Amino acid sequence: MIMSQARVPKSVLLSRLHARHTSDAGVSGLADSRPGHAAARVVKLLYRRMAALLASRAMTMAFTILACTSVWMACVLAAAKLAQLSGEEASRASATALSGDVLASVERIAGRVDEVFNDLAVMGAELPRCGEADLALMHRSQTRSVYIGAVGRMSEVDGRLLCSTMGTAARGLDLGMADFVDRTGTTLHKHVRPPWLASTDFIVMVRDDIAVFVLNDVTTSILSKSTSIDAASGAFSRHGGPMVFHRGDFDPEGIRALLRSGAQTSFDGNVLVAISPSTKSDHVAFVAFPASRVEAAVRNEQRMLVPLGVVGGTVLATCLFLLLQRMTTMAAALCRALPTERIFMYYQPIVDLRTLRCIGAEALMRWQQGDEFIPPDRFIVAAERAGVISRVTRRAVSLVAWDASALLRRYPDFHISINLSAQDLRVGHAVVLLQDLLKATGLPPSSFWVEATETGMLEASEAAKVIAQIRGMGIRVAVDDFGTGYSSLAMLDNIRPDMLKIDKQFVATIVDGGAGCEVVMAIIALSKSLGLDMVAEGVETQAQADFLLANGVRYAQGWLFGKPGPIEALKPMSL
Ligand code: G
Ligand code: G
Ligand code: MN
Repeated sequence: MIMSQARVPKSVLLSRLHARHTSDAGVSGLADSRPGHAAARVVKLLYRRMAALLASRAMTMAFTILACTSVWMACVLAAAKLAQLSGEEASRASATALSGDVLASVERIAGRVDEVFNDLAVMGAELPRCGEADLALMHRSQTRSVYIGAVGRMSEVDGRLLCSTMGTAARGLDLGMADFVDRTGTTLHKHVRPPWLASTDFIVMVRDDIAVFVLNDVTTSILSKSTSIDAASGAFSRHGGPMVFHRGDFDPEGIRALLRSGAQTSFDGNVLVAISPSTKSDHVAFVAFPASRVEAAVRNEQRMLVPLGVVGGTVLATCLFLLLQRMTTMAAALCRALPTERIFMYYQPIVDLRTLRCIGAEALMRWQQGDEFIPPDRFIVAAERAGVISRVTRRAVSLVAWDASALLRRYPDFHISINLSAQDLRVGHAVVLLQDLLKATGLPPSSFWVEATETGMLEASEAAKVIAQIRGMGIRVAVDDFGTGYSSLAMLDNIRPDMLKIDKQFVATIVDGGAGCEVVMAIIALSKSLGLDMVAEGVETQAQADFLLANGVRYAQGWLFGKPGPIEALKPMSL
């Protein structure tokens, strides 16, 4: 056993680490002494301060709350906006439909009036005017519609009523000035109120000498039936003139302006207007809703959509909260722990199987929170996801410099293996970090090895360049966990590493020197043909060690030789 498996008592460990970290000049400290622009240093410092701030629990919590609340609010507001739009749209549709109904009623009445004109013009042409037969014809024609209150003939001499279905009392009735003359020459008299019919209000249409009295009240009651109490409605001629029929309050100019604009509906925030121009006649019908009616429709939609928005927003905000928790909690806690003694390095011996001497050690980061050790598999992945892995690597290199400088100076043939992550290779800051390490410690490049996983090398074309630079410095590079990823030959050809680390899961298949270890054999064969050194990981038994040595694997690491432990437990170059 090369390394003692006993852990150093925690109090000793912590005081040792504390002494080291309170004066943390490490590699990062020395990196700052490199010649460089002061401005760049300030930016770097600010960046680090910001990152630390963002990593603080309060900031993370504040950001999480802000993000989740924003998402929730956005959903609710979107639902409210949607309700507004769809309530308005529903009101427009209902006003348009109602104005269509009004138009249909108006055209029906206009059609009947036309029939009366035709009856009298055609059938009455041969009859003596205002004779018995003529009057009988008028009476018959009047029954064409309940909206028609009377039919009569006008005197061509004084423009007064000559005779009508209203009897002799109506003779000589003055219709007053015409309100409008349409394109067919039909004149329109609004509000004719014969004095002997107290409350009856007629709209009278006169064509040639025929007068048709339309009951205004009956027609407006039709408008009331098709629309509702708070809506205004009516009809007018496209070519000007007054409203023929109408009820309620409205702005005739606004309605005509809408007709001119070519749009079917308008809503100015106060009144919603829909018009239906006839395709058969001059008539245009309209319906105007007050804002209160639109608001009621919006409220109706809101009752349905806002709760949906609240539910959707709550679900989304909860998902976001959980996601942010997952993303930030571990990484944020790690960032807080990084500059403290809670983060430290353990070292696992690497032996030369031929001499059984401890020729190096792999530096493995440890994170201790209270009595709990958080496994690096978890926090390294979390740091990679949160984009803070470069800080972890910087810290790891800094700790190695502190821990191992003296040891490495004493044993020039000894080395420390440093793990790099995929992102370190992608960003390329690892090169600067390692240059700093050599400068700061004054150690030769042979004192350090670098381990990087195959996936990291595959992911970026940048990786090949970074690895070439590291090897160019004279630092040896090992492919970690080889065989667990793609085991890509193209990658090996591209990267040209110095050695492969055979993953412990394959080493575990070496039982009693051989059975079931085809992958190990394949990796060994591949390494030999490429001229690569090999480090077997997870060697637990003598049989595995014997097998590996017999098959030309030079280096090994595993519980058989020593578990990861503090630097003091290493016994370099000893048997
Ligand atoms: O021996 P241990 O359980 O600590 O290793 C778990 C994994 O964590 C290993 O695959 C190792 O590569 C990784 N790991 C340990 N320390 C570091 C480190 O400092 N940097 C990186 N990138 N990975 C590390
Ligand atoms: O970075 P890498 O994947 O090489 O890290 C090696 C991992 O294997 C570490 O988590 C280390 O604790 C673990 N380990 C080291 N030696 C042994 C061993 O002999 N057996 C087992 N099961 N695990 C080991
Ligand atoms: Mn490793």
